[in-house]
Amino acid sequence: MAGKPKLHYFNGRGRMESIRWLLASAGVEFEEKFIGTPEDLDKLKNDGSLMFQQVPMVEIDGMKLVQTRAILNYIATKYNLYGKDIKERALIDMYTEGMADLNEMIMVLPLCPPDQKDAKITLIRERTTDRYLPVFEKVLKSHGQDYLVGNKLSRADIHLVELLYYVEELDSSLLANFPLLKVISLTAFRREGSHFPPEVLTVGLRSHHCADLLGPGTPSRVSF
Ligand SMILES: N[C@@H](CCC(=O)N[C@@H](CS)C(=O)NCC(=O)O)C(=O)O
Repeated sequence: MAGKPKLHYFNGRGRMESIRWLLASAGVEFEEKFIGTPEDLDKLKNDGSLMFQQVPMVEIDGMKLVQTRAILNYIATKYNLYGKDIKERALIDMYTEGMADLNEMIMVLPLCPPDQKDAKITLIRERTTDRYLPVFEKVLKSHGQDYLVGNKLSRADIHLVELLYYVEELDSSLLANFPLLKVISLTAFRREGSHFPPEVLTVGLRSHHCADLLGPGTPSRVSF
């Protein structure tokens, strides 16, 4: 039996977090090798493990995968979270890329120079409420199903829930006009469970009404 996937990244969300979410949702346990010092990163670079000298890197199925999107594509395909045909896959890709655009804006916010931060936050708010969330609310409303594509859990749903957590963290009022997304973002549970450590919160999500967003395996770590 193949060993657990091994995730090489810093001890933070960053570009690895969506990979953690996807694996956790597929019920796959994984190990994390945190890069704690510049020397740790140099070691990986020098031993040839990083194709482009960058992380995330995931050891899985005898490969050392790099490039976040390539890693996500592999996991989504392997665990059947990528639609039933190329049309569903195209939809999933479009939704996912839109989510990735907003996710990226939020992810790099801490790196923003202090004098530009307010303007960036204003832009994120606008993009969230005027460009990105309306798309997903409309999709859910239009077909009345629980999932974005094909009435079945796909990576698009998983990326969406992750994104909604970040939006909520930034400003929960941004979800005010998106009733269907509010349900999916598990706001109420999160409020009740906010004192739990992340692992418990993740387990708790499984018993929630959106439980099948997260599979039966216990992730080694998903941070919120
Ligand atoms: N396109 C790459 C970008 C990866 C990337 O920028 N990684 C950063 C950490 S988040 C890194 O490894 N920086 C170290 C370096 O470039 O030397 C991906 O999505 O994986």
